[in-house]
Amino acid sequence: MPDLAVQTKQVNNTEQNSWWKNAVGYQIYPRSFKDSNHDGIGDLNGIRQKLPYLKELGIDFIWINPIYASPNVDNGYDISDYQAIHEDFGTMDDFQDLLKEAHELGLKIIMDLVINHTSDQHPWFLESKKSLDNPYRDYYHWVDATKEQLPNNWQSFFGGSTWTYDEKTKQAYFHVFAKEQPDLNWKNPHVRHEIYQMIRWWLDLGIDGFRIDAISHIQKEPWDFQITDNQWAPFMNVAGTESYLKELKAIFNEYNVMTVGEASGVPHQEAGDWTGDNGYFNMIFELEHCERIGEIGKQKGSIPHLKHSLNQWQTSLSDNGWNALYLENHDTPRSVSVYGDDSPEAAKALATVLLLLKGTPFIYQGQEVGMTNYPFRSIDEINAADTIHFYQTLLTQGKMTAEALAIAVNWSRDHSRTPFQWEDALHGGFSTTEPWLKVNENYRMINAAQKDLESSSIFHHYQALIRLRKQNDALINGNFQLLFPEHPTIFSYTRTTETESWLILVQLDREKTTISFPDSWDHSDWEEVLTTASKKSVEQHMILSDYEAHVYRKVTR
Ligand code: TEU
Ligand code: CA
Repeated sequence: MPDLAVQTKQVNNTEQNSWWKNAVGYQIYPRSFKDSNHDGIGDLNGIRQKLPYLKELGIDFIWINPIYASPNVDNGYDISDYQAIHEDFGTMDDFQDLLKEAHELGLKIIMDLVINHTSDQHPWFLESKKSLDNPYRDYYHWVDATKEQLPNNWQSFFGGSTWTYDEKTKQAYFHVFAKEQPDLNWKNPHVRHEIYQMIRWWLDLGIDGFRIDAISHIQKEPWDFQITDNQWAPFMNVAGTESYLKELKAIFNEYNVMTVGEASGVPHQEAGDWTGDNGYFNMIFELEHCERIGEIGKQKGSIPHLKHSLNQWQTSLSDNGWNALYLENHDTPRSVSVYGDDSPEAAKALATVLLLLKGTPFIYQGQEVGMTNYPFRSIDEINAADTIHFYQTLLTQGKMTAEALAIAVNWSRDHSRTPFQWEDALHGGFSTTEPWLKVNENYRMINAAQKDLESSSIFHHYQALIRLRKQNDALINGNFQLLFPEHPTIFSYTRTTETESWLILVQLDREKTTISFPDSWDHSDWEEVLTTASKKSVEQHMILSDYEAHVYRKVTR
């Protein structure tokens, strides 16, 4: 293992390339990907076993959710040692083997960087808690308080106050997530120094970049800030964040790595500052297009909202910046359930929309085989702390158990965290033992092995789309324009360069619908390159149904 004193490798800025623009990413939630040692928990050696599968899919890099030492209050997002691998996942040697084998296959690996907070079991916090004058006290946010009178009434993302009172020192500490995830005090230069050392240590190991967690929350408003409309405003993209991001950027620039910041609350109008040539990161994950907990009771995602929101991001970043594209991740339900009807046709339609947008697409594990939401029947089937807290709150508000369950699980993170469905075998082929979270029973039909039985599988469609992107510059760099912006179910757009145009036409519904291109639209000479249904020529008036998706190309010069 390299030690801290190892020289950092200096890569000249001009040598940096933008490989990530042509790349397709794949997100692995390691607990649920593949269990190699029969304890019901996915692990690093499980990922190693499945590298050939990922290579076959055609992706270029993997983002792995946190694998560090952690008490697992928030499944690894509460880190107690940044430089140790959680024993559930394996060892540092396993990690180095994974990195080496991935690289041999031409696959890059980016790690999750969780630096807004640590675990309350991190040595820094254990020290910090000891006394008012402990040298680590200011590593976190501590404010005078009483049990009854907390510093303010701000609410945390996971429910309840952002403050937890400490009887011993008569102060409270601040946390935007769970109370076991105290927020680091970024104003303290010692904190930043230690974090930066840790970042370099990982980069020196040869990893290819970071997905930076919850990075828009590191700066907080003064504790007496008055909330008006947005309850998250006191710790969401607060002025002053930039100076820390610039320091981070300076480190990333020394290495030829990619960065994607999770930037909740950063509006599309500001995203140019955050991404691109002069941005803090190569790209950011925005959260606007996902309707999260706000839309309680809604079983379906709104296609008009999805279109409207993605269109804003595509347009805002057309000349300056770069999008990170995704339809689902470990915090959201499954897109085929949210925007579709759980069918393979819907999965393929959504893949077509996602993979040909401008930006770097991220496929979340299982999306490429059409994994769906889980039919939760009891709160005992839930692991996610925020869902359980939400459920309990609903009960205290007087809701009956069935109703509280229905509301709480609607947008639960656990829909996407169920074990990967590899094949029609015990526990879906994920493990030989009872997994940590239930496998969806539909694994008999929906699993990765289907690809070897059917040429028209969802997996093969993903493969074809990835190949298409790689072979056509227009699908990487071409301009984006949304067509039929007001249509409730058609998701259609063009990608255009000086020499060619691409037309993507997708019906995100079973129903039949008719679309009409304007008279000025030249519908001649389109060649159909890829479809999920029967071929259909581009006409002024077209009828589409059943989640059909078409991709056309035309040479314009
Ligand atoms: O999620 C962060 C996250 O979702 C917030 O930034 C978001 O702004 C908030 O929930 C409001 O919608 C990341 C991880 O993806 C998640 O799994 C972790 O639980 C969380 O950070 C804490 O580390
Ligand atoms: Ca295991």
